[in-house]
Amino acid sequence: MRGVVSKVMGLYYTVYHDSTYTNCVLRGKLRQKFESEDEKFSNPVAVGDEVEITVDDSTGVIEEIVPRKNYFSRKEKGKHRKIDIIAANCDCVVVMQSFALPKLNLRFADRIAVRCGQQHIPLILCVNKQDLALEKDIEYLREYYKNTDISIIITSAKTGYNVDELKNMLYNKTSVFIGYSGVGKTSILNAMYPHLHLRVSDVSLSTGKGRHTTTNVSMIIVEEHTRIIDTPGLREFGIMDIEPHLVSKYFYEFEKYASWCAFKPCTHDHEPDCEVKRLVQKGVIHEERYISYINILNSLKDYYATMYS
Ligand SMILES: Nc1nc2c(ncn2[C@@H]2O[C@H](COP(=O)(O)OP(=O)(O)OP(=O)(O)O)[C@@H](O)[C@H]2O)c(=O)[nH]1
Ligand SMILES: [Mg+2]
Ligand SMILES: [Zn+2]
Repeated sequence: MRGVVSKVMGLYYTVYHDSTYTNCVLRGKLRQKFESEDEKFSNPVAVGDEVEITVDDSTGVIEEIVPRKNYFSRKEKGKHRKIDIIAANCDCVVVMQSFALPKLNLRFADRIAVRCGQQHIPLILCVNKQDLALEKDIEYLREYYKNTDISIIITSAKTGYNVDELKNMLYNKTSVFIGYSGVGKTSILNAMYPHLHLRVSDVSLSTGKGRHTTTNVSMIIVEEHTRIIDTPGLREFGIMDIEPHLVSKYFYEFEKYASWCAFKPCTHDHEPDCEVKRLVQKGVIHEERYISYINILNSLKDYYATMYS
């Protein structure tokens, strides 16, 4: 039978198939394959994976993992760190932030955008807690992302602002929600689909941080073809498996103008006669977005230098 993995708990996998959920384990030979040293992924099966299972009484066995159309992953620093697949087969990534508690961090969103670019997954930036936003915060957000390919939606789970719009954007798709703890990922899911009654909790007033209320990645089948993957708040998001000279490809508006740079390829850093730097000066590209790019570029350069020295 064909199903989709909706949850992973240690060695156990919940698989959704034929309108029901079955607890499964992984066939030994699949597990062995993934325990080898040169395996590049840390986890053999991820939420969103399509699998072939056999069911005997009430427990199932995953016999086969269907080749993924894509996967959303992270890779932190460390020579022996493997790639963690957060979710497989996604139609869309929703990176969620909030205007306050915790405050906006667009550099984090930029890293997610690089990953989505590399995996060809469309990205939506959802900025929640509009009820706490100042007019200038909204302006800044719009300015920062002008001329990019990132869709932005501003919401409030509290007042319901743009909740239906977001719901429409996600209809008939598998979307993965990513963001810091406390931005309101689960609250917005509850606002879109009130019948879910998912658990949320207050952001700590002393630190402004969330409490990591959601503790596991899990897929919620909202309707047969509308599926949401809720994830626990991420503190960091590594893209250490992307080579430094490739990063600008995933800054859409940089790539668009790169053919006017004197050097090809150009990393828009030290090279003279660089169109991207000219556009930053003219205000076509936001200076902070450029700094965010340089920040990513330098962190990858440093990392690759220590890896191969
Ligand atoms: N003012 C305001 N508060 C909100 C809004 N959305 C969520 N909150 C509050 O923010 C807090 C955290 O919400 P959660 O939905 O648990 O956040 P989360 O992103 O799922 O957090 P983790 O599961 O820890 O990753 C709760 O106290 C919510 O009531 C909003 O639009 N406006
Ligand atoms: Mg949550
Ligand atoms: Zn350039």
